[in-house]
Amino acid sequence: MGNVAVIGAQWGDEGKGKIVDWLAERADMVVRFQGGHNAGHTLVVGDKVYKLSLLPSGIVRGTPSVIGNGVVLDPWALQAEVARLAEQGVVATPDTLRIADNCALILPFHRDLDALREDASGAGKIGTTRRGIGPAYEDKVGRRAIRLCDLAHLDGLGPQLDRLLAHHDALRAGFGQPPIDREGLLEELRAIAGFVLPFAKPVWRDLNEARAAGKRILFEGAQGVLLDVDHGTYPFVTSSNTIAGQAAGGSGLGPSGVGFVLGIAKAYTTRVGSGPFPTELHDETGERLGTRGHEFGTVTGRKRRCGWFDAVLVRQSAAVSGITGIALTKLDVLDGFDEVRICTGYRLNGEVLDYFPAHAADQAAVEPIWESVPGWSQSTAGARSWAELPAEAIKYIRRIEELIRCPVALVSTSPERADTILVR
Ligand code: 2SA
Ligand code: MG
Repeated sequence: MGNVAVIGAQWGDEGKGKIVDWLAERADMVVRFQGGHNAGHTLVVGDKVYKLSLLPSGIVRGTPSVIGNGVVLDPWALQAEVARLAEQGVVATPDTLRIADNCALILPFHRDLDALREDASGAGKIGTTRRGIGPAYEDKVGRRAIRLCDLAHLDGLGPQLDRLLAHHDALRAGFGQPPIDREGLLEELRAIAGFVLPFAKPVWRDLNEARAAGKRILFEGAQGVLLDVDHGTYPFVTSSNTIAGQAAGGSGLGPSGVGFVLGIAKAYTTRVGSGPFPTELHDETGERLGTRGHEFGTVTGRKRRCGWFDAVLVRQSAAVSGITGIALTKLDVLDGFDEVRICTGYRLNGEVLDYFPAHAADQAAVEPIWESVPGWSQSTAGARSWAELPAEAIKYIRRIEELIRCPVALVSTSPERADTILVR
């Protein structure tokens, strides 16, 4: 195995945590390259369940882990997650965890602003995780951010802080909020600097050295392609690029270092938060998928919306993200349905579309064109080989491959790491 990037091919929650853990065993380094502690990656190891939001999944098995420059880092959330994992016996030290010194920080007022905006948006709200992700990326792109390396130079932060606070105080005033307590913020930054600075490194060097030494690097994507700020269901997206190309930009390794792009797709579709979802089911079948699939947000506990597999969306994700192979997860959730449906195209204003249009109103208006395939009554839960799958389940997988124009390389049949079928 060379380098691999693991990318969500839908709206996140495809089961990336398990696949990353499965691959981490064969990797020398695990790298997060976008997003922040809005991610929710669940790893089941024996009888222990680990829930990670910010830390790369490699940390659980002691694989050297890297948080790249493309991530927005909440240092207090980092401290809390490191402490939580320590209680489970997993220790993150500056030897096992390195954080890009040039990554932008999420500060307490980013979280406040995220929540204020959501609360003020009524029906138009995005349904964010309220972690301050969007506001922190705005400051990064607006060239106002405080970065990790700035924590080593707090005495010289004056003018930079003035600019940042002037911007935020004006925004806060619009919500009737008092200005930011400048001294209080500096105090908090001083207090957290001692914890987080030992992890700060020019990680691009480590990555390039690792690559030169023939080490295997695993890139751990968060969220999914349909939440990508460019290619997703804008404006109902997250504020980072979630596509595989970002693995290069968000880590400091060139694009040729990204390697095999493994897209993770659920055998059906879910979404948490607002925004268009053409195959969403508002009936018993949707409820059944949610209950059987335990579809609740890892970070926020929100109930996920559920629907049938949308081949148009995954085909588009595979194309824009350059996905080389798909890992199909949660196949067992479809066990016992008489009929399973796949969306193969859309109808919009009397026309047939084979892609997802860009405009938000069109995205909300498209109607799925369904194909029905026979279900299977046997259980696929825990299957570890192709031979253990019922013929109808194999047909379903083969049909999906055809429709998304991308091979299925792995099938996952339970949260357990060993319950994985290697197809090729
Ligand atoms: P944000 O907070 O600005 O990134 O939210 C913007 C949109 O991105 C969605 N989003 C997610 N969707 C699925 N899973 C995510 N991680 C957690 C999980 C979410 C949770 O794994 O379950 O616990 O609720 C994630 N993170 C962001 C979000 O729902 C908005 O639609
Ligand atoms: Mg998740």
